[in-house]
Amino acid sequence: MLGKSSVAGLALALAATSLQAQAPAAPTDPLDALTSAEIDRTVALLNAGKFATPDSRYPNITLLESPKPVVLQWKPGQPFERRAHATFLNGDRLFEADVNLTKGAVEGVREVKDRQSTILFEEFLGASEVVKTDPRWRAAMRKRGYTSYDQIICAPLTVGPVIDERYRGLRLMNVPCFDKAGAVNNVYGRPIENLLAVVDVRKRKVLDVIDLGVVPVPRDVPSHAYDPATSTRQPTRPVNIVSPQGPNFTLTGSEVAWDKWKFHVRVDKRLGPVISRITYRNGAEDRQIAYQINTSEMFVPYMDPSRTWAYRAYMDIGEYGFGALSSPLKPGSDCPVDATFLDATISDDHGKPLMLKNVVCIFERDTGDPLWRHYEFFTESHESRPNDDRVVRMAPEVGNYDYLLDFVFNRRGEIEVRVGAYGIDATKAVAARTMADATAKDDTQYGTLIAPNLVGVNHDHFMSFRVDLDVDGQDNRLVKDKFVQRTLTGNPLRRSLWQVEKSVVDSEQAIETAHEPAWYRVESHDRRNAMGNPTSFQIALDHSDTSLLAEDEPQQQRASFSASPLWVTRYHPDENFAAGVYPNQNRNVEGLPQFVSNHESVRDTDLVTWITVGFRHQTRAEDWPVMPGMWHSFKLRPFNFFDRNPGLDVPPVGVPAPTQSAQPSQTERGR
Ligand SMILES: [Cu+2]
Repeated sequence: MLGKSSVAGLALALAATSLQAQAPAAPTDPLDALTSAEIDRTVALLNAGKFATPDSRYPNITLLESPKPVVLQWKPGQPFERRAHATFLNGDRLFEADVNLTKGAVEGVREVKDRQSTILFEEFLGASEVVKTDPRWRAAMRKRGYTSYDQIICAPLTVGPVIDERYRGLRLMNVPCFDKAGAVNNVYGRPIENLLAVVDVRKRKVLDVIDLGVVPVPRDVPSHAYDPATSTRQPTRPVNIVSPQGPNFTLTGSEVAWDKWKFHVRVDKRLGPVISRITYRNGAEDRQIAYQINTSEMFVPYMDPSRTWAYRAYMDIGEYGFGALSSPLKPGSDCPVDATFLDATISDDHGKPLMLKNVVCIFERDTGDPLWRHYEFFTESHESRPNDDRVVRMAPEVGNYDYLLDFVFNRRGEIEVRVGAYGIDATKAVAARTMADATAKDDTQYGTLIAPNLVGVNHDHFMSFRVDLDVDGQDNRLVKDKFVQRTLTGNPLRRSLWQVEKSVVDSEQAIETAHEPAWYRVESHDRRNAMGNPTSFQIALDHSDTSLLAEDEPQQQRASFSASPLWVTRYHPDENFAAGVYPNQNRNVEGLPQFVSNHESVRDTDLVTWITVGFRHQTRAEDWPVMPGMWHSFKLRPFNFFDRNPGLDVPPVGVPAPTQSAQPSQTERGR
């Protein structure tokens, strides 16, 4: 959350890794990410058709998925068509193109007016550099005692909805700066507060410098490095998650098979991880559970109204891209030491392939909890089973913030989607060092003093996931199980109880979840379990805070999805982003409110649910100088999908795994 300041470091890292781009492997599945060769071919076809030139810039070149029915009918080994979707800038003009790579044809190009694409790395870097050359900014820095700027880092930020008419139609970033002198791992401890440059990133021009007055730069230099000299903790004996006999999963191309699960993984430059075609083996059948689960947008509004903070309400997926921001994962701490690490290929600003090393990890772990248990006093039977689950993890690094994104598959038949908030709070320099100081009350109106002279500004995180559940096929309905209190008369033993009142959500809408106890399920239209109940998956909204901003708040309008944690729409292949295709600088209500506006029927048809993991971040001292990870999630849980506990056949600890390459079933239990 905070700014995206450190994208500069990331961009440099990306520039370095781009040199490693490997020889492209051919795609083996219609849902595989574009290969290096396919990215090159997309650009070559656009140039050959004179739609683009070598000077064009590419916010994104990504897979244009084959139609869902085609993908569902496809069998491994069969041929398939490949298409790319490119977004590109010719000067200031923004274009989109669909390119058929199989036929070698550009199938459609259109200009996009009055919208801004995601930020390019060169725009970010350019904005960061140009600020320091501006005489107005230099004058403001002199007032703060600075005459040289080599220890100043400037961290361009997206600007939110453009309200100032002077800026209409320009590509903009707002640029605050920090004094990094002495900083090793945390460059956010010494903000140059109250100073902001507005930059036209296409022209690399500083349009405006806003100086609200000098706030002394905090003198303390934070660090979260380990210092054995001052640590009061003894190093501990190892506690490991290891698979000494090898992993229990197979990776075929980009398809993962583990336990009874199968799913396809790819990395998209904008969306980050995309998990597709999720099935669960039941008897002799791979039963469909979901066609696709992926992030669709995120919204992080800060709660400070001053001119240098009010715009801070980031939409990191549509403004920057979660795949583009993905950071390498470290074995042994970011992921277990023998996790499987995957690289990803995305496009860079120039439309060239860029390989990102180790940005996805896949691992199995013993959670330390039983999968199920029962100790029976009367017969002294004690049955319990180990709980192993399988995690697919990625870590987009958004300036000061690091998100961990987990897709967890377990032997209960559940899918858990987890969002870990890590990294460093967005910081505001203030005069107060403690709450005893005269200015403290004023300084902490919008946040908490997390260190002397530093306020962590309060904010929210709303991460919207597009969850295309297909429970035993595409014909599904969204069911509401409402828990209603019943009062009883004439029963001397009880006055009240609750009962379940089931209803079907008939049409596209935002689901109102706040005011009544209810659960929602996606139910098969025609399949029943052994007891005759429709098969379904329940949506457990574990962290579902919604936005407290006003409906007519400009920041809120473009992120209207955050008003409800659950939306339902009819499946449309072109409805992918909860806040629309181009949220950057957008002033309009787009995305989900538009998708549901015609209230199409979602009864017994292919429907999509949109689930927002929402959490308020009231900052605290423990966030500093680096946040302890905070996890938030939702779950998809089988509900009458099976005939009984799907983990009943999990062997107890001690039953040896089959030798060799036969499907192993047990992880070494490290604890
Ligand atoms: Cu936060």
